[in-house]
Amino acid sequence: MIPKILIIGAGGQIGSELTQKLRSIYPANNVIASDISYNNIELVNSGIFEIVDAQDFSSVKICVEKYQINTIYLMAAMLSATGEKFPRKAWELNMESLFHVLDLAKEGFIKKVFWPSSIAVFGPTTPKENTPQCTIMEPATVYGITKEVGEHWCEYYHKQYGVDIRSLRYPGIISWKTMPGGGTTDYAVEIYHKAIAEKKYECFLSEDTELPMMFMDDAIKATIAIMDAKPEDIKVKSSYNISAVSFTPKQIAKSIQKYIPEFTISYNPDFRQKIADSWPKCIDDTRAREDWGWKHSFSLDDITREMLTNLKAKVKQPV
Ligand code: AKB
Repeated sequence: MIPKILIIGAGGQIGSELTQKLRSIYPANNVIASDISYNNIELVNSGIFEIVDAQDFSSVKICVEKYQINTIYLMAAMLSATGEKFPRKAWELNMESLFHVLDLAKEGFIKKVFWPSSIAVFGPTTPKENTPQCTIMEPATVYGITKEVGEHWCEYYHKQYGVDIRSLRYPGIISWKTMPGGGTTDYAVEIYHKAIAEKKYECFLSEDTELPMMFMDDAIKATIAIMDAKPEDIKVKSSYNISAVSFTPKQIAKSIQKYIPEFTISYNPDFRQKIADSWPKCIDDTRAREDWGWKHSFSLDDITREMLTNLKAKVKQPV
């Protein structure tokens, strides 16, 4: 099957870089980006773009029919921190959008779906070190609840209707091209921007808060790899644990100081501390490594080098 791809939520942090990657792999007419606004000008100008409201079934279906879409990447979601401010909206966006895509797959329009889950499916009762693939999941955030419930629905649609849906439990994603929005792990991107602009950063998490993180290139690599894997290799039908690095704010600051020795960090934890405290410190992703060959490439110092080099170049050459 030649993929005819629709990315829903293509303007977001992962969606925008995933779209560019897919556009570099497949012919231009095979990759349709969509979002609820034209805000991301680069994305809108770099290929086919449609306004699609993920919460409106007919909006999604019209686009699927217009372009004969057979593959969807559903990247629209409200993340953990914003979700705690707007719990009902988070529930509605995260769940309705998933049902629309699952139902289009059930009805035979869509042959393959990618839907991201998150380390937010885990909660305070989950083992924090090397969190196993299958373990206690009692999420403490609305975002985490939507992701855990979503995983069950993905598994259900696979078992009952044969829907080919693939999913990853993303950790915090770090990139220099796009800013994250509304997450608890966002500090790990903001810190690099502030390091360059002000040589100091006030962190909203405490110094020893260890969380699983990943460089965007690794996240995109994992996403493409799981979608390219043979169906028989996808043995986990809910969502795969994937991991790369784990670090604390203190450790990322030390890594930045290798390049910017005068950089300083201070700590002023806010409501996001409680969310971070409910999540694992590091994840066991043996199943992803064994089933479809997942392997990360970027260490913390690699991430710091890439972030600082590229952000500095971006500041010098504003677009
Ligand atoms: C968030 O912080 O909410 C996200 C996530 C870990 O899914 N980055």
